[in-house]
Parts: sequence; structure tokens; C-alpha cells
Amino acid sequence: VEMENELRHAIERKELQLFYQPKVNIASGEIVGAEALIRWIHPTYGFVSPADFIPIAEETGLIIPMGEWILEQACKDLFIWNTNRTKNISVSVNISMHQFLNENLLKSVENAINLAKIDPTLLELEITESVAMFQPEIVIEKLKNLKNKGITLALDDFGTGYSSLNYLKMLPIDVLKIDQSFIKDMDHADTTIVRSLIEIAHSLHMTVVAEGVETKSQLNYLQGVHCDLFQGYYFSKAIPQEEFLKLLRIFK
Ligand code: G
Ligand code: G
Ligand code: MN
Ligand code: NA
Repeated sequence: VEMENELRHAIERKELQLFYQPKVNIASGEIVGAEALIRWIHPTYGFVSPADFIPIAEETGLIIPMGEWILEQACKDLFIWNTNRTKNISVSVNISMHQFLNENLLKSVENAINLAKIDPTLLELEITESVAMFQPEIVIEKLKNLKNKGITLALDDFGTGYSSLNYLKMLPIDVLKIDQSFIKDMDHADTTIVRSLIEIAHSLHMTVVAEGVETKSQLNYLQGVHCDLFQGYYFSKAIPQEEFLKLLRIFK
């Protein structure tokens, strides 16, 4: 309950901040986008992990105003990244279950896009496999409405759920993010799985992002099996907006 009250005031007190983890295209050597990852620095508790407070925000419904703030902030920050850039980059925002199922999601997304004056194709929404599998008819309808507005859609933590390939091919998903658990200890079984996931995604015309890339050897393997984009500590952890802007300048 205490955490709930603290969380309720966190936005107003400006204790919440979006950090950004770059997503890299090795072939071109460019940063092509970044995932927004929320950080909460409480004046007395210190750093609180989103893994701990997002579930509370979900249970209490606070995820709705918080999610709106996240969308608006991410779109505003994206606008700044792309100012004076020839090649625009994208921002990815995690959408949790309650937020996805909320009837105002589409309105919130459109509002954030319009406020920041960004190209909707440069906003990518990440939903997890468990959200995608929740109620097929509802989920497909929602995803189609978002897709109709030009928004890019990604399936996060892929491989950890149980979505059938039959279902997967019905979803208007553009990007598949391979869960970091497959990358972490790439023993022989995992390399086979990863290679197969990439082939499946490509046959469905999806872009593949590997998450949790930490070493050169993981990167080499993933490049060898035609993974498209890479994210992980090997390149950078999630960093504040100012640092991300510096990184963009260095990478060009
Ligand atoms: O960045 P980190 O590893 O600490 O994130 C922990 C978990 O919190 C991950 O599952 C991540 O998807 C989730 N998370 C981080 N930022 C956000 C956010 O802005 N919205 C939602 N819904 N989840 C987030
Ligand atoms: O659930 P989701 O995939 O959105 O969460 C991403 C989480 O993974 C974040 O908490 C982020 O900080 C973390 N993360 C990102 N890159 C790496 C990495 O290379 N290694 C590990 N262990 N965690 C990572
Ligand atoms: Mn994610
Ligand atoms: Na993920």
C-alpha cells in the first residue's frame, strides 16, 4: 500500500524517468532505434526496479496514467533524436497487459503521436507473447487498429510463451524480439532454436531483434544466422536521454 501511494505521486514528483537502450544494425553500423525502459528513483528507497513496480502499477490501475506519460515522453524524446538527422530512428515502448486491454489505448497512442508530431511508423509498441495470446479475437482486432494508424508492432520475449505458428501468422506483427534467455547460454540446443525462430520470423516477413546480446561470440553467431538487429549490454545498457543523444552523435 505504501509503495502504491509512493507510485501514485512518482510522476508528479518527477521521480520517473525513461532510459533508452539502443538497437543496432551491424550491417550498416548504425543505431536504428531504442527501447524505452522506465526507471524510478525514489528519494528514500533509491532505485526501484520496474520488475517490482510495474506489477503494482498493473494491479492498481496506475499503469494507465503512467503508460500515457511513458508514451508521451518517449514520443517527445524521439522527436529530439530525429531533429537534424537524415535517417530517422525509432522508439520502442513496452505495453503491459492492462494497458493493452484498456479501451483508450488507441486514443492514448494517437494523442502521444500528435503531441510530439512524430511519424507513427517510428513508434513501435512491444507486447509480450502472453498478452498476444490472451483473447485472440480481441487482440487481433486491437493490433489491426493500431496497424491501421501506421504504428509498428513487436512481439517481445518471444519463445517464452506458447503461441502456435498458426496464430502467429494471423497477427499483424512487424518485429519479433527473441527472448534473452535463448541468447544468454547459447548451448547447442539454444543455437538451434534461435536459428529456427529467425527462419520462421523471416518466412512471416518479420524483422528479428536479438535481446540480451552481451558478447562478441553471441553477436557473431547471430549475424551468421541472419538476425537483423541487436540489443544488449555488448553495445549499451539503457541510458538517460542526454547520454543517448551523445551516443547517437558518436555513432553518427
Ligand atoms: O529494464 P529492466 O530490465 O529493468 O526492465 C524490467 C522489466 O520491466 C522488463 O520486463 C521490462 O519489459 C519492464 N519494463 C521496463 N520499462 C517498462 C515500461 O515503460 N512499461 C512497461 N509496461 N514495462 C516496462
Ligand atoms: O522484458 P523486456 O525484454 O522488455 O526487458 C528488457 C530487460 O532486459 C530490461 O530490464 C533490460 O535492462 C534488460 N537487458 C537489456 N539488455 C540486457 C543484456 O544484455 N543482458 C541482461 N542480462 N539484461 C539485459
Ligand atoms: Mn521489451
Ligand atoms: Na524482451
